[in-house]
Amino acid sequence: MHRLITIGVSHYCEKARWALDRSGVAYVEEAHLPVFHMRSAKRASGGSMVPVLVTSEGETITESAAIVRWADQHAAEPICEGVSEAGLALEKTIDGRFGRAVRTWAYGHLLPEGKRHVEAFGRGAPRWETRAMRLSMPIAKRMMMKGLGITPERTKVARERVVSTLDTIGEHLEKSGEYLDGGRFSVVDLTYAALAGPLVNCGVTTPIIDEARVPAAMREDVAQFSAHPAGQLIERLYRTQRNVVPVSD
Ligand SMILES: N[C@@H](CCC(=O)N[C@@H](CS)C(=O)NCC(=O)O)C(=O)O
Repeated sequence: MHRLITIGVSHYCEKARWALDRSGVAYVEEAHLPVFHMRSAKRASGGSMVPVLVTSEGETITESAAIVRWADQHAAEPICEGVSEAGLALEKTIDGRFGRAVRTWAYGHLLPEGKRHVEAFGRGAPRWETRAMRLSMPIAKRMMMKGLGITPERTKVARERVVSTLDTIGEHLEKSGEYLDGGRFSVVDLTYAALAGPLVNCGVTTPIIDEARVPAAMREDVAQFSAHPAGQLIERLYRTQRNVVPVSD
């Protein structure tokens, strides 16, 4: 069986998970809490980043974009073929600066509240990790905030980057129509929706954070982003494409 090593709440991991789910390939997810993921990631790939896919043939694939392409080779309706140069450039921008900005924005709101969000961070992680994280939260929180460079200033800058990318996506959508490239669901849409999902609290089937627990300032942002045309695209893609497994004839 193929194994996908993840941090449950990570949007880069969600991107790989979405592509694998869509491909219909059977796999198991080994989700961890941040910090606890390191041992498994290192063992599988030698590095500390997730997602990591270890195929049943023993191949190790790092980088969510590469995992999406691996999954796509097994999908009945491939989404990576025939994407325009401009579409690929947009995918790259979303994958890089935008994805990192979304993470900084989300952690900037959630990490200061520490323990309150341990379950959400660890979606699918072993219970012992959740318990250990609860106990070690003051230290883990400091480690994560330092490691990810989360400060109020950086969270503010990340939010500005998020807003300007949403505006760009909104303008792009006015020209491209229903989808971001080529008039059909493609890797550009999947990459965008997965990496932007936290902005509108979109998870696989349920919100990422229990609605009642979303911090007030984050809630205001989520409401603003959800009303934006580019935010509405995220919700539409989750609703219409997230749990769809195309079947071949
Ligand atoms: N470019 C990478 C980015 C993945 C990434 O940033 N993963 C984060 C989780 S969101 C991670 O593993 N962070 C933990 C670490 O670096 O130790 C990809 O697309 O897979």
